[in-house]
Amino acid sequence: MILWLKCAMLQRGRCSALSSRYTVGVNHPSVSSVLRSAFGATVALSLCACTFDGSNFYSSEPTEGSDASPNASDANTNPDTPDAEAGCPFSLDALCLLGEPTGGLNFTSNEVIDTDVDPRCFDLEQGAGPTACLLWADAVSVAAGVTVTAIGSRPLVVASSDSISIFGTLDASSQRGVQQGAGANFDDCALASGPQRDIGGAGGAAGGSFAGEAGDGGTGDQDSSLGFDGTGAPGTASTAVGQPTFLRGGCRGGNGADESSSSLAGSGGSGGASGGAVALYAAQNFTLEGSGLIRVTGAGGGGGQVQAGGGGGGSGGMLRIEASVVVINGTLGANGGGGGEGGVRLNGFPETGASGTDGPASPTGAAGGTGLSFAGDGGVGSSLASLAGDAGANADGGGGGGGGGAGFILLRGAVSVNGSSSPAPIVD
Ligand SMILES: [Ca+2]
Ligand SMILES: [Ca+2]
Repeated sequence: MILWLKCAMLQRGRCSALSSRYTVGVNHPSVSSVLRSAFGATVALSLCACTFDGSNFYSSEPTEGSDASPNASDANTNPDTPDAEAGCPFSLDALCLLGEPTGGLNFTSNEVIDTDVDPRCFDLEQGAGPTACLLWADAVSVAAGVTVTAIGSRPLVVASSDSISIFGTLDASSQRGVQQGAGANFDDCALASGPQRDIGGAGGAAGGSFAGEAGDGGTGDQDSSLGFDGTGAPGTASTAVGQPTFLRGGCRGGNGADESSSSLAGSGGSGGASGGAVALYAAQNFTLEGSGLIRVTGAGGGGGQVQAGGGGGGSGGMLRIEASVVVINGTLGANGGGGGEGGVRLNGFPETGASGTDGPASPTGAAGGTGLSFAGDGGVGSSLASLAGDAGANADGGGGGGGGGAGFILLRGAVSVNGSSSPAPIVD
């Protein structure tokens, strides 16, 4: 705590300088009132929650542990340039501009955090990235058997001036028909191409790509049975992207193509939502106990109705953990969802394909939807063995949707992983 106070004091001068250059990050009416009630006039710094330069998010030099004293190498010759070395234990400068937290954050019963409306949220602006909900506290814990579910359009950042211990579950996954993880379905995602409508069997959609490339959809109407228009072309996936410079969700899977434009025709399966976006910062220790689980997995794609294509699986999301010491004894998951199965007409009867399975936190990829004859199975989602999702199957009826690609699991600090992580974590 002494370290923390020194950090805050050292940052005091810079906050005003930043305020003149960057927009003030705390602008949500309810958040402003929370800030005032939380810190009041005694800590003027608390009203100076500044935005930070996204390029600094993960690129700052390592922090200096207990050395909070300025020295020659810490000298910041340009007062307008953020300098994360000045005793701040986080690579995210904005966390050192908030003042002391008012207390701990201990989850002892199941709770849903909606990042759009939760009154505890500080607005954390991320430059080019989406504004996140920041929960700022002293010690943070999730008790064994307790699930904290994060939903809402904004990513979730939980930061502790002390340590974070998780015995239970932190869930920002998307699950078909159940929930959409916080910050899921990043706005700037795009598929390489959408699938083609076809009355004899439409194309399946590609899954969402993120750290791993998703599977393409499957081709429909391989037997060119109707419409004199050949096959239904599959949707194709975008390429995987490099490590993001800000916290964001993954990419949604595409929607399968419809049988035709007729209102009576089968509709393509809807794409699965991506996994959400969560970052966890602790000045001291971060510990995920053996019973603990953190997931930002993507949802499965929906099955196509009669002769329509399957939807693609959503990609995994993004999980960032940073602390002086990071110990992972439990389970981390950011896999994509499985693709949905295509639909078909069998003996004159319309048949809807099965949805793909939601992405698991385990190393095994999510299964694609399957079960019908002459319809394309959905592709398997990403797994520990493969960042990529599999393609949906081709069929005489509707093509299958592609499996979702993996998301990111990023760890920073003195890291030891004794538990399970799928995909494998990136330690930077
Ligand atoms: Ca056909
Ligand atoms: Ca056709």
